Amino acid sequence: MSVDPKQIKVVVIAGGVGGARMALGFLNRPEVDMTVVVNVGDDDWFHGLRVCPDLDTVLYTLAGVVNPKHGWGVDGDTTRSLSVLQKLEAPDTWMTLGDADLGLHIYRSTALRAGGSLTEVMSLVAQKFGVKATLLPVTDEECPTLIKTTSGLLRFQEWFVRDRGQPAVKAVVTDSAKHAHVTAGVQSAIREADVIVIAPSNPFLSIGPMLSVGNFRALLSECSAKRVAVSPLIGGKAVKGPLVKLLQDLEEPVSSEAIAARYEGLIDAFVIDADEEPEDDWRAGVPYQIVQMPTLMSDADKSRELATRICSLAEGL
Ligand code: FO1
Repeated sequence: MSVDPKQIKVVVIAGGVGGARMALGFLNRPEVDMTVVVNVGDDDWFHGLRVCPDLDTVLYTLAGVVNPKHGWGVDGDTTRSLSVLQKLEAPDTWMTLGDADLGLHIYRSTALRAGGSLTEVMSLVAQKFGVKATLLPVTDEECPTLIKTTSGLLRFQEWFVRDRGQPAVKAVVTDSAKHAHVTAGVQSAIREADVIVIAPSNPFLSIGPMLSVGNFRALLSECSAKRVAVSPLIGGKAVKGPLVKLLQDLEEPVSSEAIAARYEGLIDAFVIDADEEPEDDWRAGVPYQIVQMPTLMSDADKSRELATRICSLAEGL
């Protein structure tokens, strides 16, 4: 946490790829002290190792080593260890864990087994990867998001990766998150924040599970920060991931307005893409500003442009 008064404290609430791209926009700015609070509902054990997909996507993206095609994993990684695991018919080899990625999982799992917290491990890892931002899991406790589907209850990665998000979703189950605790680090980051940005991550699969953790929702609703959420939909389409199919499965409206409604009480402004045409009555009846700007972060420059616009928007709130 910086003590430089002229820096603004920005907290980005992030899920996977969308969250990482949003955080990238605020990185390496002298006027910004950034903390990224990350979802841990996708985390799981593979081959006895703790894999934290959203934390690792943010880490690799901010460290400039992420595989740009996927938005996760290490660029140029190999899968020789995975091929040995496949030869040995180990379970869960559908989860593509690269050799470099495994280095992180080995290190983190050893540290956790030695009694370290996920917060402590990720702080050291972010520093060693040269990331000039604070990376915080929303909780240090395991609270897996489970997906209730027409073919039973699945672990998140079973549904998302093994089954390619195909089984129709009946519910996103975040019950374990309710018993987890928001870490002290996250509590103080939210309380000290000048600006909080809810990234354009999936509101059901990433942001929702975070809001279910302990008193996280209350923290956001009571803090003094200027709070801005960015819609993950552009023209009714998701930029990445299974959002639209998920909304249809859950019989939720596929609209930015419906997504904004899930954040009501937690935001001062909701950002939608410049090309959207919001209904007039939406603008009238809500307790937050609806602001339009280009939201597609197709490269690092676009992420920075969006971050700059959000900072200016926050100043005026
Ligand atoms: N996503 C896939 O679609 N296929 C994979 O094999 C896969 C492996 C993987 C390994 C490590 C990691 O950190 C992420 C990985 N992801 C993979 C992405 C991951 O499932 C998603 O990024 C999040 O869980 C959802 O945001």
